[in-house]
Amino acid sequence: MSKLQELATAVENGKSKLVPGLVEEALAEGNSPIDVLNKGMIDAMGVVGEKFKNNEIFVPEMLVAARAMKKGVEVLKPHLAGESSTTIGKVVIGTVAGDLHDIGKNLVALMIESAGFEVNDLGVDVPVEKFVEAAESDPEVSIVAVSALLTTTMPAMRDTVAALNKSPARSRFKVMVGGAPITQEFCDEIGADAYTADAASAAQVAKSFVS
Ligand code: B1M
Repeated sequence: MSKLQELATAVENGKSKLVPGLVEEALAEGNSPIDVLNKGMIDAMGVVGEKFKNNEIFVPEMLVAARAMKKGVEVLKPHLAGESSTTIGKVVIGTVAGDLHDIGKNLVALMIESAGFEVNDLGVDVPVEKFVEAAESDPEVSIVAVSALLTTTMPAMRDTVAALNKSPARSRFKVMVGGAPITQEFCDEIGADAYTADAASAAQVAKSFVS
């Protein structure tokens, strides 16, 4: 079994103590940080999600897998993050109200930060008003990034973007959306400025907005 497969199995099984070491070993073997992230951890979470959908595992197992992935991301962080000394803009980010999923949002925050932005991470289950307040109260905010992982919280994303669109400060910032159930079509429908499918492209698009 390759190191990446070993890592994926450990993430799937929620082996938090094994995962950091396996990330180090996979990197030492010459795997790129992006491959370690995608093939060793994100794919594993896909398998976890499938098993949950098929009633083979339940919420506690999803939770331990998420914890294991977070441990792995901590080790991977310095390898994913670029060196950037100057700040190119400020980004407010959060997961919408009612939604507790934060791994994808944290990766987006990490990649955006490594692209040179200062990030104000509002966390998970963020009420509409908190997004609006964070965007309006800081005149340096140029992007508001909104994440949702559940089909049931897509309406909260719609409400968040609608409230941001009504803000008197709207011309100062762009609104980016993403998360597994989100599509370009939904982005257009709710009036956000950009949809991206993953963290790396979110960082690229964010950069394009300020350049
Ligand atoms: Co939940 N969950 N979960 N879960 N969970 C999913 C999302 C699900 C698809 C599993 C399934 O059924 N197959 C399903 C949603 C179904 C649906 O809505 N259609 C689901 C469900 C149903 C639930 C509960 C309702 C279960 C229950 O209680 N019965 C419950 C809801 C709780 C709540 O939020 N209110 C729940 C709870 C949980 C845990 C708390 C146990 C845990 C989350 C822990 C945590 O995040 N701290 C959890 C987990 C781990 C998952 C899965 C297995 C993995 C999610 C993940 O971290 N993926 C997930 C299945 C899956 O995703 N295949 C599942 C890895 C992560 C890197 O990917 O977050 O997609 P992702 O982020 C990607 C992109 O989406 C994108 O970039 C990232 C990668 O580069 N992206 C953006 C994300 N945000 C972006 C923003 C952007 C741009 C890109 O711009 C702003």
